[in-house]
Amino acid sequence: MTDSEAPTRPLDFERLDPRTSRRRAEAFLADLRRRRSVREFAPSPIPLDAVRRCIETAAQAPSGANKQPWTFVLVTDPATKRRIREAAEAEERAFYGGRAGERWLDDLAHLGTDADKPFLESAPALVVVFAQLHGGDKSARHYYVQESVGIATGFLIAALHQAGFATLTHTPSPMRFLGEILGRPKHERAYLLVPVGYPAEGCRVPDITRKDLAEVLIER
Ligand code: IYR
Repeated sequence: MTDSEAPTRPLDFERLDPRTSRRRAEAFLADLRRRRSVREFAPSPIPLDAVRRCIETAAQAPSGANKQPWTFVLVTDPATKRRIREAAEAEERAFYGGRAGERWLDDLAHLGTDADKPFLESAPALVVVFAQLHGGDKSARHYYVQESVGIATGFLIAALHQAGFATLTHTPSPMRFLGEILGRPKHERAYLLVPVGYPAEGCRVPDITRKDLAEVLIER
């Protein structure tokens, strides 16, 4: 199909005045500044309908050729969470036991992480993000899969945060066990595991900061 044949519709866009833009940019920054990775979750249930809406928000991300190459698996079943925890901890024991290498472990030391992953059971929900390498039959190609799924995952984490949930971006490595436990087809690769819940009473997080704007922004 050429451009001239591609159907279009009017853009739904509200032009804001600069003051409103500034105010909204500030407010969004202030909200996302408060987002932190949480590793201690309260056992309390969370409204799963809201979590599903956040997943729907993630699925609004742009993607290569609009192929939307993502699948989100929402895990709440305790037995499945336990299996995921056991498999993840087996990988993490190998990781922390030497596979990571000294340099990587040194870089992680200030976060206080280790091979124990109780949050995989205590968090009321786990969202497992899968990247679809192609459309199932190999003739259906997907494009910029890593970029597309990364953007969707960013939307997901921001949406969950602003809906009032704590999350963790967890990357057990390798993650192949997630596809096996969750029965996903071979062309789907686990991309990220996102525990979701409320922070445990008295939850503490590493005392870390983000780089200043001047360190991350170059203007020409
Ligand atoms: N996946 C491991 C190790 C880990 C790696 C990085 I890079 C982190 O920023 C944090 C942890 C774990 O989850 O413990």
